[in-house]
Amino acid sequence: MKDPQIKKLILAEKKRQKQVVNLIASENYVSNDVLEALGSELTNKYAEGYPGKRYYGGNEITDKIERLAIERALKLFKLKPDEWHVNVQPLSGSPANLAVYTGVVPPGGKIMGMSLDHGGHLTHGHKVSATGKFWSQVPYGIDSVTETLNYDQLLEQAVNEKPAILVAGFTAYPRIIDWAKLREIASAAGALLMVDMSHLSGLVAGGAYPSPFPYADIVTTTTHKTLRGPRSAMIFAKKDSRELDKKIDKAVFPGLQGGPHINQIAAVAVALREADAPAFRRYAAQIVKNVQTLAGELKSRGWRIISGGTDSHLILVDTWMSGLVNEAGAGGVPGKLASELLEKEGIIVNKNAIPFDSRPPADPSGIRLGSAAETTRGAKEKDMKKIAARIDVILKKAPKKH
Ligand code: DSN
Repeated sequence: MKDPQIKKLILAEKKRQKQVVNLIASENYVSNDVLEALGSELTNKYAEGYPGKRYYGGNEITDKIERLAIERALKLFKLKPDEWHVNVQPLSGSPANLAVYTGVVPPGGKIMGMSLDHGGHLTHGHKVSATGKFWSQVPYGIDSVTETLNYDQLLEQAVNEKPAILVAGFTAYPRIIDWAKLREIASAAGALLMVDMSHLSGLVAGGAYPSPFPYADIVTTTTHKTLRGPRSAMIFAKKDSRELDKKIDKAVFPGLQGGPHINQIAAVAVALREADAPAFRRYAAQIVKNVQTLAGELKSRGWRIISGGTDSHLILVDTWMSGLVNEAGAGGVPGKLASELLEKEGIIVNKNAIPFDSRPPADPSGIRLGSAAETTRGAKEKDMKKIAARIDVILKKAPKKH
């Protein structure tokens, strides 16, 4: 590279990524093959439209790339091409979710989504997101005692509100989601069931988390979290007389996007092939073992883990505990300070609201920790024990007056 400033910054970021312990639950480290596809000449090509139906010439090769990505996506999640359709063009998770609503929810219609502070995502209808401006959110939450989903409550709310779409799959919910129950709830309310499995897709692909496909009408996912691909997204839709697939395709292009990023789609295809292998299944299982070890170790040192543990790749730790410091010396550290103190010691996490948080979103009561990135770098349970011990020491040294 001839640009010295950008070259220096890329090298600095590469070094930073190598030096830190990365516990950001939504990040991962891609393979060199994924990087090669992303940085290839494919970025030069305009390919508006879909394979076989482009608005530009010279798309013989890009058609093959997009078709391969589609074929690999369906195969990875064990889907039959006559039953499921997949659109691999969304540029990332937020545009993917926006495309779904644009395609299948009438303007002003109700999106029933988990509130942000209980573990949902902005694009599940939150008022600051376009998805909460063009549609109206019916927010749902978790049970204050169990800190897990209360399916009976959800059923009652859904039947009363009759949303057009029920959105499940969350960014800070560590437990197994009962997809079958959500299907029943959506059907009882006459709603579509959309699962945003962005956080979970690598675990689903690797057999470490139940697949939502037998139950959902629509499944969206980013490709850069546990799935370990480039930053991108996919939308899966059931193929039937409702024509959800056609409506969503039209919403992606020409509704919201222009030319697809073919280099990104090629990189997704590479990642999908990598995930379709026994080594990836072992990786997915190790992610869960690692974060469960992290949870257990922190818990044994007095830190409160939301819902008591995890079945996935992430945990939420209540570092504040309403300002109390318990007998084990844990607590009294707001999430922002916790994240800053950990970063100073080379441990990267994100501050995160906990359910029923009494503190503001910019400085909430907890932190979110995930194991996918460190597991890619070879971390095992013994490494997670060391990381937990470091976190504990750093946070217990934090000033307790705020
Ligand atoms: N998906 C979010 C996260 O979990 O970090 C970012 O939008």
